[in-house]
Amino acid sequence: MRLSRYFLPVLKENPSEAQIVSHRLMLRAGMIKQASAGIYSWLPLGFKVLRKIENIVHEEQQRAGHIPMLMPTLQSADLWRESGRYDDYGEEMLRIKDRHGRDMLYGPTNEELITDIFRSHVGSYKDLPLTLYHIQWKFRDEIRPRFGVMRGREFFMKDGYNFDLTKEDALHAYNRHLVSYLRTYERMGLQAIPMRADGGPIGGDYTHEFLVLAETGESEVFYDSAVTDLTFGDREIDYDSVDQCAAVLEEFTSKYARTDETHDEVLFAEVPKDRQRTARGIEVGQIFYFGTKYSEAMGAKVQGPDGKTVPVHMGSHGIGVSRLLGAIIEASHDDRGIIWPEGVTPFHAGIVNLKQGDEEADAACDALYASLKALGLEPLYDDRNERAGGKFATMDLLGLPWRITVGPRGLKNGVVELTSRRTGESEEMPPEAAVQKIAQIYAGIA
Ligand code: P5A
Repeated sequence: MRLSRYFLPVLKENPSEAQIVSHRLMLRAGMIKQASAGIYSWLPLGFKVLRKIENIVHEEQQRAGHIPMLMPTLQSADLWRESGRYDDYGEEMLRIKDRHGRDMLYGPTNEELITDIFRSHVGSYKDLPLTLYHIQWKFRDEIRPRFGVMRGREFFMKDGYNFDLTKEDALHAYNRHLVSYLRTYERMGLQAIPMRADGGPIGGDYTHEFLVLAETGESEVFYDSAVTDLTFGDREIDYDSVDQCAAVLEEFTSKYARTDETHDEVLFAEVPKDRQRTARGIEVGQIFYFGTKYSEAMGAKVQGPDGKTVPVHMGSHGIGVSRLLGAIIEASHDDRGIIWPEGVTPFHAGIVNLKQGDEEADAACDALYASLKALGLEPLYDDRNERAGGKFATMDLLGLPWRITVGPRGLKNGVVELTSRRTGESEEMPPEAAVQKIAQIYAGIA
């Protein structure tokens, strides 16, 4: 993309309404625009990152054997009356009447809708195990929407639902989700720690939240610092293996890590003093096992191998896809702007032309642009007639991991400059070498 032809409404000033750095940077980098409280338009740059995050989530869900589908945002109140949640959900649910006076709602989550689909089409244990998921907009009329996309009213969520014959099978589905979530967050450059939590309006008493540690996080968390040494890395897991998935759960959840809702002072005191930590975290996902809560209320049953009909065991599993943009920026920025991890960056590299209009510099930039594109990479070429300082400031704000700087002086010696946004280190090299280096870096990203 050539910056002169893009739509990137960068703000020079710090927007006064933004209280935390991710919100401020998303507004300044022209990624989002508030439409009304807690509701945002995704401008091209923000939309690009949202899609990248969504794609990683899709890939990892499907790697785990989960099946994508799409359910609507508007739901009928009748299903929620069956589960009893129409009244229980409270003020966070946006209730709507259609022209015939029928009660509708903008879905805050989809347990009822998916259970209805299941009961309509599945009647035998032979069709299990089954995990269906979608990535769809949700609405929760949060009393205090704030921090931009972190606590929105309309937000993008991946929600998945497992259906199993037995509790044991459903717990395997739970463990499988935990493993797939660890992989998902690490691909985005994040460490998200599973912590014992509370079921809230979804239900069940077996649930973990995934937290990214950050001062601006809304949750208070308590943990053994040893949990921060754990990484999933590039290990290969057989998602059908009950033992392998259970071993990962054991490894990642046996040390003390809880949110304030389930915090237990007595258990916490057993953690060695020098490893006890109290901090704040951003909840980027949550997994639940709630057994037969919805299947019993809504009659979602299957015939087992013994011929008896039993309600299925279920769980649901959510990732805050739009919230993740904020979480990634909170975890990865400096005072000049965003620093995107390679896995989610909106463009792979920036090209800065120090002397727009100079024949040689323009030709070198065009050639770099074409070479990167030919390798399947997306460069952002700042081809505007601006001073070098302004171009650098924009690139730093946008946070692309790599920048190639092209100027007449370097070109005389046959070199351009390749700069890492994260370390600030620069290296001079021939343009082809810069292209090759960038291609190699991205070839190593899953
Ligand atoms: C699990 C999937 C559920 O709703 N039902 C379907 C279960 N869980 S949850 O924890 O309530 O939400 C899942 C994730 O969605 C994100 N999230 C939000 N993101 C932005 N703004 C909000 N207001 C908001 N509320 C929830 C969180 O990341 C949460 O973990």
